[in-house]
Amino acid sequence: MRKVLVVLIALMVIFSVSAVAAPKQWVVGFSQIGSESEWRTADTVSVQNAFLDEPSFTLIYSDAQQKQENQIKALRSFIARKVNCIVFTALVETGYGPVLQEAKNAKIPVIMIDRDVAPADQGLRLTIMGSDMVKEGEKVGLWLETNLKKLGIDDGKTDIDFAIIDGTVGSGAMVGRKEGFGHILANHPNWKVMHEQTGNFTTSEGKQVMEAFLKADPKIQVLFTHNDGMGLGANEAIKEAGLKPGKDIIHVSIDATKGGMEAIVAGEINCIVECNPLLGPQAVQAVSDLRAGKKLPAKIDTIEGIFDSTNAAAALPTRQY
Ligand code: GZL
Repeated sequence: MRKVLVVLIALMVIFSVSAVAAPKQWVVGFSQIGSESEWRTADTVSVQNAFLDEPSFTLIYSDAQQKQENQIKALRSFIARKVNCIVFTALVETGYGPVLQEAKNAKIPVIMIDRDVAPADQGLRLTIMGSDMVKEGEKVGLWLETNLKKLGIDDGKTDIDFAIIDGTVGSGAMVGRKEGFGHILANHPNWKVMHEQTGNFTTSEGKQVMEAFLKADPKIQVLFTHNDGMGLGANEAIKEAGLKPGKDIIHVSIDATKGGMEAIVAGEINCIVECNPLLGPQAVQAVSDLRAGKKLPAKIDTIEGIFDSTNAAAALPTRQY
């Protein structure tokens, strides 16, 4: 009798431990916007690997190839498949309200990573995880505020000729960065933005846009590119025009990809504000917390720095993207 009792208790303990330890199997739909930049590829790999490392999750991945209609189709297919949760980066801020409402009606929680949807639709998603794009734009302006003076380019009075190559029009990244930079630009009436056009975050378009800028105005003094991919393309155009990027034209960018950091070390980009794509571990943590019934914060910020000639070389060897 005693033996039976001991076995029964042992079985109950094993069962209760295993029941607590084994989380429920969840299917997660991940709608990514495409592969337009080194940054995007690193972001995709980070999310895919993070979910691969957690056997209690099955990730369904969809690449929208930069088309919003593909994203909306993918979100609808996740809803039809009754996934447990959707992780999603918005190509542009607007246009997702109806499909997010459908997800809400189907009781499927949506976690935004990287780029958010428009404020009017943010009540339809649980949280946004990623960079503060407005702060990134402000950091660019603040670095220029200090360093254009140090470099003897800004006396506070003489006009300075600026060119800006924007990210994808209407994307949260472009809207935020433009707004943030504008906060600092407003304090400098002699900073004249003579040229501004989108390069859609791609190297090829960044080069094309800069070629056109330089044809119209070989006197550009400062260039702000919304990501390193476009910045490296723009630098090719600057060099082909016989000018030295980072010297003849002060160049500030955002992301801090390997290519961008190497350009700082080569003296061809002067400063890069980091935008961290390695969101995978945080995304898995957020979905795990959701599955465990925890409430998610309204915003999950990523940790980011700023690089220039004082620290890029030391950081480069350990960069993961
Ligand atoms: C920013 C991200 C942007 C990167 C680009 O969070 O959405 O998109 O800055 C990428 O490199 O293409």
